[in-house]
Amino acid sequence: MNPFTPPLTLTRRRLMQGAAAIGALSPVHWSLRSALAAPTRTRVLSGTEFQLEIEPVPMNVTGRPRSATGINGQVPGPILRWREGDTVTLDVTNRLAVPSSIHWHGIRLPSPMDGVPGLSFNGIAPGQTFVYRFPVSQNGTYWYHSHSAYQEQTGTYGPIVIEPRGGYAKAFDRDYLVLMSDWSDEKPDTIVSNLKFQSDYYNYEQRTLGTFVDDFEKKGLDPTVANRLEWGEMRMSPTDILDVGGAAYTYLINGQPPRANWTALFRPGERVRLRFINGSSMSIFDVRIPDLPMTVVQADGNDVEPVTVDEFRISVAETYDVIVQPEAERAYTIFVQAEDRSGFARGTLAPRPGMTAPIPPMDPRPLRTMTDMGMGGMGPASMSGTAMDHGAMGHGSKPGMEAGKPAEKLERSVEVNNVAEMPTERLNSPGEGFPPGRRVLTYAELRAIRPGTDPRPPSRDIILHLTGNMERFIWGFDGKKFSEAGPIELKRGERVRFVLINDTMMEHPIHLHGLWSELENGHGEHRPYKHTINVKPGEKLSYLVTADAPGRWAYHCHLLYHMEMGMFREVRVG
Ligand SMILES: [Cu+2]
Repeated sequence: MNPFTPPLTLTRRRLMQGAAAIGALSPVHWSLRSALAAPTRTRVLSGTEFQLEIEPVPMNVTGRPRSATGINGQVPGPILRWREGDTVTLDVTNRLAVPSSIHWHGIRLPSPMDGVPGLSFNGIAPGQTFVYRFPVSQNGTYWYHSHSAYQEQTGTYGPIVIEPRGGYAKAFDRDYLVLMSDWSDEKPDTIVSNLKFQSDYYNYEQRTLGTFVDDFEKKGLDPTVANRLEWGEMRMSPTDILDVGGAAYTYLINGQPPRANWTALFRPGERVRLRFINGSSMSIFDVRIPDLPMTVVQADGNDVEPVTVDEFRISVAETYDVIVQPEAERAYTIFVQAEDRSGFARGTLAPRPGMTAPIPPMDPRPLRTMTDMGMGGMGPASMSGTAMDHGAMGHGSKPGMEAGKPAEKLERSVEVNNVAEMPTERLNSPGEGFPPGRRVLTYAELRAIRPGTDPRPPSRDIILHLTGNMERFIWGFDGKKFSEAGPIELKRGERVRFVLINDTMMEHPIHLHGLWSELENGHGEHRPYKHTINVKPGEKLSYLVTADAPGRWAYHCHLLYHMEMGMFREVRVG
C-alpha cells in the first residue's frame, strides 16, 4: 500500500453528513449567483470539507441514452468554491466498477495529493474513498478531472473557483463559469482504435443529409436557430486540424449542447465575469461574443494586465477569465467554435431567460501553412496564396474524399514523420483560422500584473521536441513514448528553462503538474504563470520553472489521446 494513502475513514455517518452539507450549501450561499445560469445542473459546493462521488450518470446529448462517469450525479461535476488560505479536505469515493482518481488541475499541492495514479498515489479502487487534504495557496479559476483511463472524456470533470484573499484585481457584478467540453456517444476506446486504424478517420466521417433529417425528426429544432444549428450539428466540414472533430463530438457548455442554450443572465450595464475553462479531451476552441468585446483579466488562474479582444483561442485545459459589459437590453451569443470548424458550442448572455441572439456562421477552417510545418518563419500574412492544406504533407491529400474514401497515405517508416527544420517563435500570432479585422488574443499579450516570485536566471535549458507519427497515431517527446523514456530530473529549488520545439503539425497543450510554467513572452519579470502552454505546429517557445515542490509530477500533452499514446513524461524533483 502506498504510504501516502490515508486510511479509509469514510463511515456511513460521515456520508450522511456530507449529503446534508451539500443540501445546506445551496447556490444561494454563493453570492456569485451562478445558479441563475444553469437551472438544470450546476451545483456549487463551498467551504473546506467536500464529499465527491465518481459514479455512472445517465447522459443523453444526442437522443441516444448513454452512461457518463459523472460526479455527484452530474456532468460536469459540481463547482468547487475554495478560499485562498484555507485547507480543504475532499473525500472522493469511487462508485465506478473500475479504478478512478481526481487530479486538481493547476493547483499547487503536495505531490501525494495530485491524483495521478502510478505517480502520486495508487488511484482509488472501486468502492473506496481517498481523502485529499491540502492548503490552498493560490486563487483563480481552475478545474479538476479524472486522471484514470479515458474518464476525462466520459464526464469526470468539474470547475474550481478559488476566491482571492486580498480581493479581486478587477471589479465585476456577476460571475459565471463557462466550462466547455466535448461529448461523444462513441466509447473512447472506439475513438482511439479508429484513430489508430486511420489517423484521419474523423475527417472522413461526414454526416449525410439523411442522418441530419433523421436527427431533426427525432429531436426537433427551434426553427429560429435551426439553420445555424445545422452548421453546428450536421458536421459537414472535412477537417484535419483536430484529430477528433464534430463527426464524433457534440460540444457542450456546462454540460449543455447547443440547442439547450445554456444562458447567463445580466442587467444592462453590469460587468459580467465569465470564467472559461476548456475541459474537453481533444478540442481546441475559438471563443467570441459577437458585438461584445471581452476584456481578458486572468489566464490559467493568474491575473494579467487587462487586454480587450474580440476573440481568443483556448487550448485544452487552459482557462481564461474575461469581463464583459453588455449595455443593451438584448441577448448575445457566446459562440465557441471548434478550431477545425466541425462544430460549435453555444450559450447566451441575456437580460431575461428564453431570449436568444443570432448564431453566426462558422468561420472558414484554418489552413496549415509552411510555418506550421516548421519550414520557415514566414507568417500566414506573407504566405497568403500559398497556404497549404494540412493534408498536403505527410497526412495524405484527399482526392478520394468526394467518393467518401480515404486517399492513399504517404508511407513513412519511422516513428517520427516530421521534423521542424526551421521552428519559429510566433507568440505574437493567435494561430490560423481567424478572419482579418478581429482582435484575437495572443500569448505575447499576456502580461502578469505582478512580477514573478523567483528573479534568478535559469541554470540550464531542457530542450524537448514534441514529436509524433500522425499516420500511426503515436505521440511522444523526443521521438520516445513514455514507456521508452526515463524521468526528467530536477534538483529541488533549481530554476530551469524548458524549451519546446513542436515538430508536428498538431497543436499540443503541454501541462506540467505541481510547478508553474512561466512563459517567456517578452514581458521580463512580468511573464505570465501558466499551468498549460499551447505549442502551435512548427513553433518553438520557452518557459521558466522553479522546482520548488518535491515529488513525482506528471508532464504531458493534455490532448487525452496524445497523452495516452505516449506524449507523457515524469518530472521528478528530488
Ligand atoms: Cu498533443
